[in-house]
Amino acid sequence: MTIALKGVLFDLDGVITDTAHYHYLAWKKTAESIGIEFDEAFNENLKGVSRMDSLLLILKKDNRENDFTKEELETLAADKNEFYVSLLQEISPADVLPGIKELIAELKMQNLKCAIASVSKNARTVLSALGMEQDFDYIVDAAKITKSKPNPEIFIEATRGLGLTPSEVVGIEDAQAGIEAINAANIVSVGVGSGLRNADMTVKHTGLLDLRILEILHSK
Ligand code: B16
Ligand code: MG
Repeated sequence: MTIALKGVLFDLDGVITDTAHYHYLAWKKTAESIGIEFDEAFNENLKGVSRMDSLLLILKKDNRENDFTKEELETLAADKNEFYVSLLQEISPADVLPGIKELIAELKMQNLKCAIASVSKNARTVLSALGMEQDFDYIVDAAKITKSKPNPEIFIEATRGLGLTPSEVVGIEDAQAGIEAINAANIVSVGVGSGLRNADMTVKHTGLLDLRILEILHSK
């Protein structure tokens, strides 16, 4: 007997809207303030990784992870966030990625549930700037998530929040760490973008997603 698809778990940054560039600009400013070079290629490693874990990866790149006290680390992370939040003021409903509004409308019409599984503590601010806070049945509180993607914790929590089981949902992600997290939660994974490995299906961009494709993949 096939299990019906009842819900969709969305990553935020890179799936609902493209905030990765703002994260990049903010980390570049913070990294360069302490003499660490930072480029877009390295920024790829930080997608889906929490704020403090991202900072630690940046420091580790230059073997600087033991150069700062806990308080100094907190200050660096807070500085990055302050600049990132100031950049978020640029976001408007026009910045929702192609096809996402249509997909959510289709899911709603068919009574499927939608959740946000983002490790960003700014997720609600971003959704509110996009005019999408009401579009989701459940938004995981990133403050309660103790392990960054690729740990499955956030996708398990999003599924629980919808009142569903892993076999009843699919997860959509643009980051390798996110795909690994979905797979580790025993949820069908959909990758968005290029160069992603191990996703059950990958599409080049969000405009190619629709309910039919998700249902076919889920039923396999
Ligand atoms: P914040 P996602 C992640 O969001 C971003 O991909 C990652 O780059 C960022 O460091 C992380 O959120 C934490 O964000 O500093 O706003 O709490 O991809 O899980 O939606
Ligand atoms: Mg993402």
